[in-house]
Amino acid sequence: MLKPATTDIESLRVIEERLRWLSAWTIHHANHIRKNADGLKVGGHQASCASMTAIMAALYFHALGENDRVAVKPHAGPVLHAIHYLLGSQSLEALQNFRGLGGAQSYPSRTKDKIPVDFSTGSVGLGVAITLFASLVQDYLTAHGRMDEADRGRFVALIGDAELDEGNIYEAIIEGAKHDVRNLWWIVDYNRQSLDATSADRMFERFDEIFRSCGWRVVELRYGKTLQAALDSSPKLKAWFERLSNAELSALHYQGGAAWRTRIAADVGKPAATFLKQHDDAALAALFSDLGGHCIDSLVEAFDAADDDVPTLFIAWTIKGYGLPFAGHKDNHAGLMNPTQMAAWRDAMAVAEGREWEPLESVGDNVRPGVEAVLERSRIARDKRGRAFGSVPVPPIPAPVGDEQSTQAAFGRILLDLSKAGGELAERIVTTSPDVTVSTNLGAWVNQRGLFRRSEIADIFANEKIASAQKWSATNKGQHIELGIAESNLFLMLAAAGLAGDLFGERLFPIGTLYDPFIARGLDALNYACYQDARFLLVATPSGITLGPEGGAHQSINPPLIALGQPGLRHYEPAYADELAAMMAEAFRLIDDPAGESTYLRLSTRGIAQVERSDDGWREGALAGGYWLREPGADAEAAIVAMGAVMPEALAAWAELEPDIPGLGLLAVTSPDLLHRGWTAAHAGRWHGQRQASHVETLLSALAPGAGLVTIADAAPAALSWLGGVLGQRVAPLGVEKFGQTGTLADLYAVYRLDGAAITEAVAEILLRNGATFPESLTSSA
Ligand SMILES: Cc1ncc(C[n+]2csc(CCOP(=O)(O)OP(=O)(O)O)c2C)c(N)n1
Ligand SMILES: [Mg+2]
Repeated sequence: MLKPATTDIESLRVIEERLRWLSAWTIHHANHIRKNADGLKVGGHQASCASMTAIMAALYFHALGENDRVAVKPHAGPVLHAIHYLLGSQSLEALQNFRGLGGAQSYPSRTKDKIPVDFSTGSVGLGVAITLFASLVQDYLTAHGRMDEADRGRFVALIGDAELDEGNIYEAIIEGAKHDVRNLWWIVDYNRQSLDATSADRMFERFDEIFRSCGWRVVELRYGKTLQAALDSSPKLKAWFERLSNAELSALHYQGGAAWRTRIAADVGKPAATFLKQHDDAALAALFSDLGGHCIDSLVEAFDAADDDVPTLFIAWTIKGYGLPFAGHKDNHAGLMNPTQMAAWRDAMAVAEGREWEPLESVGDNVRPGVEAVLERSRIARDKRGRAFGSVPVPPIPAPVGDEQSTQAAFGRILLDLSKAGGELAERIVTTSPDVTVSTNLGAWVNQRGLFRRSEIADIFANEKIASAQKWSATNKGQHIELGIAESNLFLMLAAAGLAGDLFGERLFPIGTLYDPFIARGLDALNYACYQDARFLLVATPSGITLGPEGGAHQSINPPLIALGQPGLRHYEPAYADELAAMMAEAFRLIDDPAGESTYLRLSTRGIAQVERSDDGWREGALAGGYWLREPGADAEAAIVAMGAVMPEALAAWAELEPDIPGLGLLAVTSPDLLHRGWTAAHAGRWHGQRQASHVETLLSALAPGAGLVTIADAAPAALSWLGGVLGQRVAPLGVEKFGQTGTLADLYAVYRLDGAAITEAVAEILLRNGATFPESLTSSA
């Protein structure tokens, strides 16, 4: 790369100051100028922005290529908006409406912001790690011939130093080391401050070691050019400076020139006398502020030097609140400048009052053409890319044949059949699992399609002719990405692969498997994936207490409730293999539908007798959240409402009770999530004049008004008990509220009241309270 012209460095300095000003002004405007209708704090992080403006100026206006993608530290969101404002891709209205409805978002958001945001951020640590998985997806796509090598980009994460405490970052770099990831730049804004205070001393040395041992190059940008020269000429001063603790250093940055002088005179003494004489207080403050992360020269030089694909961690020393009155103050995280301070800064920049939003106000004619040229050059590289959707046909997915099947085994079978049949969808499926590939039934698919690795890994066991059902060789054409046991990585992998259409213009159909209880381990990363509108299929199995003797700590209760509250993720819980096949086809369709979403399938290892179907009528209902497996009679007083693996108990109870309770219905719920969504949407729709009943209202209105529902699921009872609220029907909820006990299925179902006896008792109770007369047989068992 050519060394940048001196004028470019000058221009970048001007741009840096503009970014610092515009980001601070955007926050100031939202807090101090815009009308505050509700008295709530608006907030924003002027100090966190100022810390990064030089880094971001050097990056966005010098180093980034058009295929590069960036995750910006959440609290530097206003800087990203300022960058796009300078480039002409962000509107004044959005800045003036910062943190308001429809305005620039508090933290960069792929889906809510109108500017190109490559990765959403907000929950610290996740935006960092997703860049690593995005880079892995890029390697996958190039290896599979879906992307040209020449179109490859670099993935950049702009990281707060306290953010480096998030463990998910280390899970990611360990996984990255296994996969030999590349094309990553992680740039730490090392301002030595977190939210609460100054951060622990000498941590960067630790980070340094951790990253190096994972194969990263670590580049430390401690000093700017001027400070470096000053300290190099005075070893004693340098030694003193480098002994300062984080808190001492921050305090000095805050206190300013006079304080530097007093401390240096006291601590270094005579050897620093000439140095002190040569610098007045202002010069001292400016000199010690010349840390690497604020020196455009040093940044540009370091970025230019890292022109290979080795993953690189830059540790750029900075000052939190650089150039602002509260620079270095330990409490400055959410600090806001007051109107007097802002006015003083505006005057110092010679920006006229009322012209604060003018992008290049007061930039002199001597530098303006240079600045404009740099802006123009950077524009193309930051354009928003279209999303790739709707091009992959989903073939019909037949249900696996078998009188008795578990949904988990059926899932493996369906994938195997898809693989054997081949075609566009099968070619674009990429599976991934955190060391539970075999135990979640992905094995047959992997045998067919192989593991993905950039460099080949031989299957030693197969080569040695040691008998094994599972092939385990990897090539760069494999379609399964095996992860270590770190569920957070699984979700970030799904997030990155689920954004392949957006990031690379190539749609992938990512399928991730894990045990249902361990969703909770990676939950924030799952939420993060959904928030960005990444599209994938999550298959969680086994689930509930139905895994029987294997149970204990592996039992899951609340994931259906999690799914009920998780936007962007559709929960399906099939009982039968044909339902599962329909749901998988729907999940693939939803991945490729602009208005679609991700799907979570909660499956089971329990083999159950499949039901006879007389027609296909169940299918539409199953995909909409539920259908009558046994239609209720007219004016039925009660229904059993069951979900998933406990369907045999529900069917048996229905068969036993139905002769005595004519018209008893059995509702198979396949998605409480969809039923609930439909219900609330219908409510909201009525306020807008729409009269259409939701699917759940239609289903339940087949019963008599005031009928009772016995709900049952191998999950928290609340997953279904809310159904009583739809039409005001009475509910007897059955489900699991405690976990941890192993046993046979019969034992566990009896203890946790998921068996036929529990259903019979619950039906009796419902009818009793309805004041109905009911058969003797029920009261005796109640
Ligand atoms: C997972 C998560 N936990 C807590 C927070 C709240 N939080 C926001 S910023 C921050 C500290 C950030 O410090 P640092 O990463 O050093 O960024 P700086 O503002 O100093 O640049 C915290 C704790 C968050 N956003 N995400
Ligand atoms: Mg910090």
